[in-house]
Amino acid sequence: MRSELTEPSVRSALRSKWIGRSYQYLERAGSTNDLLKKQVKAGGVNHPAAGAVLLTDFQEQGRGRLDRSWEAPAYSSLLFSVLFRPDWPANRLSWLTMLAGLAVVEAIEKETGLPLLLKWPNDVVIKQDGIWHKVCGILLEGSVSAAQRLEYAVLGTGVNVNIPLEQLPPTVHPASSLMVALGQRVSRLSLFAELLKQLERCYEAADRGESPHQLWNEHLITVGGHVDVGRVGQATLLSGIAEGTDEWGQLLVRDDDGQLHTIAAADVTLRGILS
Ligand code: BT5
Repeated sequence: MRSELTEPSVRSALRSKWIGRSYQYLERAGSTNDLLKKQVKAGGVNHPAAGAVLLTDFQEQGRGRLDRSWEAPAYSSLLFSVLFRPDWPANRLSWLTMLAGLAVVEAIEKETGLPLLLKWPNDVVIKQDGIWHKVCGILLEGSVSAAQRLEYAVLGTGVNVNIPLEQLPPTVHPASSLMVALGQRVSRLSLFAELLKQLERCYEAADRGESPHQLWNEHLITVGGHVDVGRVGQATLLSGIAEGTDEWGQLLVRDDDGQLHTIAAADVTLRGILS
């Protein structure tokens, strides 16, 4: 199948200044995050350059967090990774997850008019028939120096663009696609160009020291809700009300005894808050 996301098409559609200017398209790949990380480890100083993007039309080993997988039919989605080389302290890594979620929401709204929100820590969701459905997942992987500075970060994004209802992957929480939500196909090329533009805008603001935390917190459906915290398939670790997030993106949950717990995204999965 001829893809609209090959190098010449993307090059002429790009509206960003530096993100995506170095662009690789692969018809299929294992995982774009793994491949880009491999290129960074094999490359010299600043090679590949910050803003390098690798996109594929089919992932054989698409990954989520905590060894989970990301599934998408060929040519249906946006499956890509972006390389950042932030000169930031390591504890700002979470800013990248926050700004990526905000950039995806903004880009999709601009391109389709669909109203989306975020589910802590990294899901982009839309309400359909009263239930929150996941349409995009974000996987951020960073490398930190001994001096606790960020060396690089690879931001992987999977957006369900034109997946028909019957081809949505079987998932723990409900999944949907932009096409299902909108009732018509969406241009992957146009959305991709807008997404990279929004990502660049949000990153540059963070690079100037503007924290994305407050806006991100306002977009979280999780805040104010009752949550069960635990790993999927394992016993619940604690239940309570999600009161908010701290500036590093950790979730603050008050349990039934009134005790406040700080939950790091790496530790847990939330259940029971999708509707
Ligand atoms: C995520 O993990 O949501 C991060 C997904 C990141 C995927 C991108 S694609 C490009 C780049 N290269 C990669 O290898 N990965 C990144 P997590 O929060 O752990 O969610 C994973 C869970 O989402 C799975 O266990 C499934 O239940 C569900 N899932 C899998 N595929 C899905 C899909 N297409 N739509 C909605 N949910 C899905």
